[in-house]
Amino acid sequence: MKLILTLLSCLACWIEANKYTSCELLQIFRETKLDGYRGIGAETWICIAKHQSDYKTNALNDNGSSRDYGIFQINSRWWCDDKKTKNTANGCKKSCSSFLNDDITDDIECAKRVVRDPQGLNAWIVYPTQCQGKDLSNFVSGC
Ligand SMILES: [Ca+2]
Repeated sequence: MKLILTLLSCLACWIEANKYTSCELLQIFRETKLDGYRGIGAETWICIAKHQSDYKTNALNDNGSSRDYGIFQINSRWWCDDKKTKNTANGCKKSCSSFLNDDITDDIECAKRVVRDPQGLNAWIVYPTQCQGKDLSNFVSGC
């Protein structure tokens, strides 16, 4: 019984640890210089993370032919290798599983690579409808 409780509490802390707050992301985005990268402010990146993954680092969505991984929902067709997607371009030269853990510094480096492509922020399907041209100050107010 004690073992089960220990396992359950560990599972709970693991789930907890895999969800960031917007203020935690703001701090990390500042430290990693994602804030201001190519003129894109932290609130825009936080908006994208909110609508793509609800800030969950372990978010995983299967699209059939490919899968989206982590807080930025990085796609296995173009940016990472999950050994399941045919002909991945693997633009970030990473294993997709590395975009599911709590250390989001590599996710951030890959996001920088994604946004350097001509489509820019439109790589994220939520950007034009949820973030572009919107007042995003709520994402960082009170931090
Ligand atoms: Ca990671």
